[in-house]
Amino acid sequence: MANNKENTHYDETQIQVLEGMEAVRKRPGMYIGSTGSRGLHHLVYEIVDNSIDEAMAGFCENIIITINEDNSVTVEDDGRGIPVGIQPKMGIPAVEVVFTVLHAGGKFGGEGYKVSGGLHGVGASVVNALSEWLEVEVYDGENIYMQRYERGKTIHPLKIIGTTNKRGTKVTFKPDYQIFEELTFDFNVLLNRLRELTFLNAGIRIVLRDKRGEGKEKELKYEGGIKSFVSYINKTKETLHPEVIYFQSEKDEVQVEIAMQYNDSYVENILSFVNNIRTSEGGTHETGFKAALTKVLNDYARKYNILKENDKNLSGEDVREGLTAIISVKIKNPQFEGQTKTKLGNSEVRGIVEACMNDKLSAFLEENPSVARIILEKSLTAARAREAARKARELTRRKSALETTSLPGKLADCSERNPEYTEIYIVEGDSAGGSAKQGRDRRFQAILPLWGKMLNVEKSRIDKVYGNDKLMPVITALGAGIGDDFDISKLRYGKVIIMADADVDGSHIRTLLLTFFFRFMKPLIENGRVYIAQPPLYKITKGKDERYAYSDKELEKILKEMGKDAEVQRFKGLGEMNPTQLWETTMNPETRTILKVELEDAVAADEIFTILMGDKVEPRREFIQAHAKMVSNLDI
Ligand code: TSJ
Repeated sequence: MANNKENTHYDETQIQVLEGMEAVRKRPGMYIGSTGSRGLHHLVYEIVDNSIDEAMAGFCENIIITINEDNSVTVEDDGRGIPVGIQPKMGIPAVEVVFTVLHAGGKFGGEGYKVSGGLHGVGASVVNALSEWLEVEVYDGENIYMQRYERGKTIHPLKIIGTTNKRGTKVTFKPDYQIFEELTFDFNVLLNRLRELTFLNAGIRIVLRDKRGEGKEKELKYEGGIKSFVSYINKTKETLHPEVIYFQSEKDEVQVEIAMQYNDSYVENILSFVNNIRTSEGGTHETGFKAALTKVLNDYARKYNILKENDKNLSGEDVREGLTAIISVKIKNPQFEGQTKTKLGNSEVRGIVEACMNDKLSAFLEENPSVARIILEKSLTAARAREAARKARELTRRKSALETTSLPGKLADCSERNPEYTEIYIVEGDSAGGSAKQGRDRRFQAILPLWGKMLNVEKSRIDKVYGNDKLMPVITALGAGIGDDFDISKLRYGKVIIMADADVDGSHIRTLLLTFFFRFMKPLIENGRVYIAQPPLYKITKGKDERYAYSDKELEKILKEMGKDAEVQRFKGLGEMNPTQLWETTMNPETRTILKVELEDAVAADEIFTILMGDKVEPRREFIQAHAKMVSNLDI
């Protein structure tokens, strides 16, 4: 009797549950990537993904996310509610399984969902394990069920705490301070991802509320789905045709959606998704899209004699210049490959996307000849410009082959050759360049002073870049090429550090260089090679004691520590520092701070660069007013 079989089973399962949750707490990084800001926000996405799954299955329309005053987060939906019945294998309510058993999400009872989002699919139990506490409420149209957990452990059996006529699920969790270095949620970071999810799932409504401070709220709903997504990206650009082109198809349980529109820029902006997850490394869906686009446009151009008999075919790059497109596929068993596991591998998807585009884009062009003309004209102009660029490139190659050294004359190179150890400072201004050259450690630090007129690359094709006297030295010094020819393995330095004054002009040069890297050397940013030097704003002296302050706040603090009779010197520019000071404060790897430029959100980055460097005045003014603080902090 003492060894009741049911009980033994239950105990063993309990031990497994506890071990599972403990494993998550021991190695949180393995489950959510990091315990910094990124991992913190990831917790919210893991929970929201469950509501999105419910929406994709057609049972939920509204999702409300609230950042509470204590930095806990509540996610509530109006779906069917997580099932509360006893799960036979575990002998506990299904909802408890969801929160306490690793890898349980959506899989209990029956088939689960046809397609499911979530980057790792680790789900609710991981969030629970990493939360100081978590409470779930389930509304089944009759009762309100509730359960609480602390650091992954169930505090009490599922209980009924009231009655209701609603249906849905509400989860509130507080990230554990024992796990996370960063505990403050960023409204805009959440908003950007939630906006993306709203675009990708036409018809759902997502509300983001912030109860901290003065409080704010944003409601997201886009009837147009990914069509609205394309309009959103293009809203700061001049479009070439009024309507967003949209196709959808379904074959062999693969759902395909494509939205596209050309603008007058030279930038290609294709974003692809699989089950709501961004595939930044592309994959079979993107390959299928690109192949079909090139083929259909060439076929059309031949058929209507837009391309003459002796003309070369349009290249893929030609037909994608100025194109904004979203490719969203939903499939049952996505295979993610690539360095960052963001490349779709399923080979069957290529043909399905290609067929969808072949059929529907060619039909669209036949039915909309004026739009077809506009697109082909853009592609033809691009082809001619690319031919000019090729000639310019050959010219520079030939030139450099003739010269004894192809490196720019003003570059003060380092002696170390292995890029693993080297860094290059790109410095605006000759006097700062001089100080940097004297102050550096020449073994591993190279200095490239910039001069000449800077090109606004946002408004330039690649051929203009090749002719620019300010950018050419940067390209040759880095040694990895630009555009589609960019090859990061050829990069001559491990770190590329932009060093400019902490004023408006410095900010301008930083923005221009970042735009250049973003548009023409994107892998440089994606691989985390670009940094921004942080020179101090003040030097505080008292007797022999010397300190530096990098912000007004820090200045205040230092003055408090040193007494009010300390002497404050304000640096107006890098040039005011002597070589030793510059080394100590800004360049010595042991003591300096440098900011790594990260590309968290490609849509937001595109928006920022288009707005700040583009032609439209009104959005720029609005943006700068709305983000005045960020613009001054980030210099963007
Ligand atoms: F898992 C979770 F806790 F993270 C979570 C799940 C959090 C939130 C805010 C919502 C949800 C959730 C789960 N919303 N809706 C559902 N639906 C189900 O779990 C469900 C309901 C009914 C059936 C069924 O077959 O009848 C199946 C499922 C998967």
